[in-house]
Amino acid sequence: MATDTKTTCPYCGVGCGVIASVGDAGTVSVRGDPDHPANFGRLCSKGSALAETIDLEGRVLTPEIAGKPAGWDEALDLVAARFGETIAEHGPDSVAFYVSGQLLTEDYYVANKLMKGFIGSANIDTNSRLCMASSVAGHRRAFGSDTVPGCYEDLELADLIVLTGSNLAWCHPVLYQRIAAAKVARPAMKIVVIDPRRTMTCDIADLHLAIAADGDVALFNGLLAHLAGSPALDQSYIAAHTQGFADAFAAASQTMAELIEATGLPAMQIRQFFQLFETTERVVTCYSQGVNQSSGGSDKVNAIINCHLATGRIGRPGMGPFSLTGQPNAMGGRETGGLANMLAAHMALENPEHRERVKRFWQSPVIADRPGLKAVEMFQAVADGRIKALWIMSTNPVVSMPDADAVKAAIAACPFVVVSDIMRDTDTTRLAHVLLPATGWGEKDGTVTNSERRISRQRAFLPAPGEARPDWWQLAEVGRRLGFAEAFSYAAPAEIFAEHAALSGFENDGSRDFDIGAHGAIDAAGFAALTPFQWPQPSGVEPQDTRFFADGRFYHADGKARFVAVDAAVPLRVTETHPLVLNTGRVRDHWHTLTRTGKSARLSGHLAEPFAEIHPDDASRLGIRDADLVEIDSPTGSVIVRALLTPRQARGGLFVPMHWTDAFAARARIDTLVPSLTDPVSGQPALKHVAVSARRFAAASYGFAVSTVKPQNLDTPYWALAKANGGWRVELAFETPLDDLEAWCRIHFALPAEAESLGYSDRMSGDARIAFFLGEQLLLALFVASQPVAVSRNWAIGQLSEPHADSRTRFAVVAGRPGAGRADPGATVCSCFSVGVNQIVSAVRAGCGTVEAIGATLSAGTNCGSCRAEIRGIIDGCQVAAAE
Ligand SMILES: Nc1nc2c(c(=O)[nH]1)N[C@H]1C(S)=C(S)[C@@H](COP(=O)(O)OP(=O)(O)OC[C@H]3O[C@@H](n4cnc5c(=O)[nH]c(N)nc54)[C@H](O)[C@@H]3O)O[C@H]1N2
Ligand SMILES: Nc1nc2c(c(=O)[nH]1)N[C@H]1C(S)=C(S)[C@@H](COP(=O)(O)OP(=O)(O)OC[C@H]3O[C@@H](n4cnc5c(=O)[nH]c(N)nc54)[C@H](O)[C@@H]3O)O[C@H]1N2
Ligand code: SF4
Ligand SMILES: [Mo]
Repeated sequence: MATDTKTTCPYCGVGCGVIASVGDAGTVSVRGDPDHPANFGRLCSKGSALAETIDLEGRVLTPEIAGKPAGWDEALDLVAARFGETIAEHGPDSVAFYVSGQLLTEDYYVANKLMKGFIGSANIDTNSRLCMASSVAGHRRAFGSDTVPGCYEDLELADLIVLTGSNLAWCHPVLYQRIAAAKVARPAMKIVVIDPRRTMTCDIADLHLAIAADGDVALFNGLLAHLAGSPALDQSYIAAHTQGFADAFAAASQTMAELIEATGLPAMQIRQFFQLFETTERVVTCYSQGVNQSSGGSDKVNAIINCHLATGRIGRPGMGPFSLTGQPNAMGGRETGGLANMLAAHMALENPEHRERVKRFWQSPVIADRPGLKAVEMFQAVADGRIKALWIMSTNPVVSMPDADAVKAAIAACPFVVVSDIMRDTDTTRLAHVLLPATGWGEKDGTVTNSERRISRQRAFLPAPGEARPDWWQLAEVGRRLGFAEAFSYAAPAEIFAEHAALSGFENDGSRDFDIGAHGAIDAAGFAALTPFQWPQPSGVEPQDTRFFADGRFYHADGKARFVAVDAAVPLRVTETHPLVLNTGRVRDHWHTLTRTGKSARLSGHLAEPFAEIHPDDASRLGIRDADLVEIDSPTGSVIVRALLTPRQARGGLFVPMHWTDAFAARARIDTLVPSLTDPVSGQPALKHVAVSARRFAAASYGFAVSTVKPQNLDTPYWALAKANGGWRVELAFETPLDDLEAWCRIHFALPAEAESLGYSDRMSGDARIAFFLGEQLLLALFVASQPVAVSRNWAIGQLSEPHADSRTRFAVVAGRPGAGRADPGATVCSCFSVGVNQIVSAVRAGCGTVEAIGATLSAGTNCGSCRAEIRGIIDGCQVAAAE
């Protein structure tokens, strides 16, 4: 009998409900929770593959001091002693916590309480600074509070959805599916996507505006000016509920020529968008990192909100600005005040009354009275020695922070660094003095809040492995050791949640948006049974509306919302030496720095190496062909990645994913190229608009390998590792020709001496192949060529699981060709059912003309649906080819 546990997906901010089933043999499977209001049973490819990422391979299972196993007491004593000494000698601002939107609310609450109320500094910041800070700042400027007004249902009720700076199909796939389904049910619904790239999200778009980098403020200013002259302007709403319209309108004025210049869009498209927005009352504008991660991110947010305020389209069904949160608990982090400029429970650090109230509630000796250092400033302070002890928890800043090499050097030079992680070897854990093993998803208990303010339980369904302990426990133990035993005496997350809920309701009386006081007295049984609910839920009040601001009442002192006058000037960043705009972001099947999704062969099969999307015209100008390697430089760093030529990418720009790390590739940490330029209001770095140059990387030869074991100490200028069924796949490039292929393999692949090799080389072409067998098992096959290796990746990976008893099958491996009768599936498109592009093409040729028909034949696209847009693209491609 399997035991089912209802929990929440640990990836994106959609916050899908998951049912985890543990079978008798301990095997885990996951499925969508049909009762969870975020997903109603759906899951995307990452959520569906959760069971593949929870094995213990690579986990850190005991505390480590200087790389050696240590006991918890020893490690915690050391952390407390070093933090205590540093604070005593250099003051509370000489220490810092750098935490994460992937912590549970309970972890976050304890971290923030310890730093702001007991250590007495506000030097706690989070990777949410890289993610949601501009939305927070924009909300606070407009509403007087950090409130997401709407809910997911609005996406189904809207007649127009504007998606700006959001690749929803890949980054919030279940919301994308909900919208796609709504559009099928109601084809009149319109969707506009605003993104410099033609992403997979454009698959459902009626209009795609390929906006120039950072053209958003100009576009929404243009929209505001347009609305001001149209019947859509809601003058009575503006008069009754807002301030500042005149100034915002004045700042919005620009000529059509300026608008075209700033946005790079044709006038026709701009007018079409303005017209749609003007004439559609039910409009939701969703935005994510193309908006937030900008030097003008807060202004972008307010430019959007201005348009909703001007039309009074906020807080009503199917209307409103909608900030899509990235991480599973970005919202919970904001609720607990885990940003350097916030206080707990949506109270304001700059407000003395709020500070006094929190201090009284916590009965704390102190309370931080000025903002702490924001992420970028924090690592600068680490670099220049102002921060002398740093605790990094549930984030990998050596990969994800801008100017990543400088961040790496700063951490390496910091006198005392604690890292809490679930994995032993990440680019950041490598720099820890003390490494603390955290319990991960499935092992820990607590709550998370999704993009629509819905609080759900994450529940443990596995025992804590080894010595791993929850993050809140680690923090509380250090708090106790710093002398605050009573304040950190929690026995379980339920107690922390109850305290957090009580604080949210404490002296609130409707003055603060975040109020879940109804749960202030929750006990262990109540916490165990807690079902997903949306805030607010004040004590003694029946659960009310799921939307804010329908009554026109905002949280500024006068109860009115603010228009913010925003500046549309687009920074010119490219230079003569760095003439291309680098844009960065995500791919469908990977999560951030690969520590979890990189464990799944299925997920790793979609895009298996770091790449740069480049427009074919730019590529040809630069002499770059498809599958070449490309070296990209900025003043702060350089990477080498695969070139992926695609007209989806606008001319003059490149897109490189953020995922690859030093653990997975030779030189692909894209944040080494990103300068630490931030939005002056929010402190959020501009991660999407970087000036770079690019050139073809001339390799002497290229390689591709499949191997049962992970290679070690690769020293070629380019290599990229990915999990594959039965082992690993490795892309390689060599600077000088390899003289002795066999010796090179034996050095890097830990081959047993008795492994038999079979090789082949062609002096004329420079092609060489070598394979190693032990009995029937293929251990390693390496294909080297003077051009990017053309061997079918999936066929080669398949060989790791095939028997090779006779010389015919062994020679077939070395020949690098699928044997007769066995078709090559091609690159994975559908990761749920491992269906490759060639299979889809064959099915199209055999008559499947729709995504549904492909689904019926191959199952592809019928589970999570994340690949449906790609399948449609393949069908279209085949039909175009057939017509030519
Ligand atoms: N598969 C997957 N899903 C994820 C994550 C993941 O790692 N993998 N991470 C989660 C997290 S933490 C986050 S924050 C979200 C991020 O979710 P998204 O913000 O949707 O994802 P990104 O790919 O970072 O960027 C979105 C889009 O912004 C566009 N863009 C760049 N510059 C501009 C601009 O100037 N204007 C406009 N309008 N658009 C621009 C980019 O081309 C890109 O397509 O995803 C969450 N979901
Ligand atoms: N260039 C560029 N850079 C970016 C972005 C971009 O779009 N472009 N996006 C930015 C954004 S929006 C974000 S959110 C960040 C994300 O960047 P990071 O937060 O650095 O990335 P993750 O890989 O999610 O790191 C989470 C770490 O926590 C560990 N972990 C997992 N579960 C637990 C747990 O329960 N406890 C503990 N203690 N550890 C755990 C994981 O193994 C991993 O090492 O990247 C930012 N950086
Ligand atoms: S959309 Fe996918 S990644 Fe996001 S919460 Fe749902 S299943 Fe998880
Ligand atoms: Mo994020």
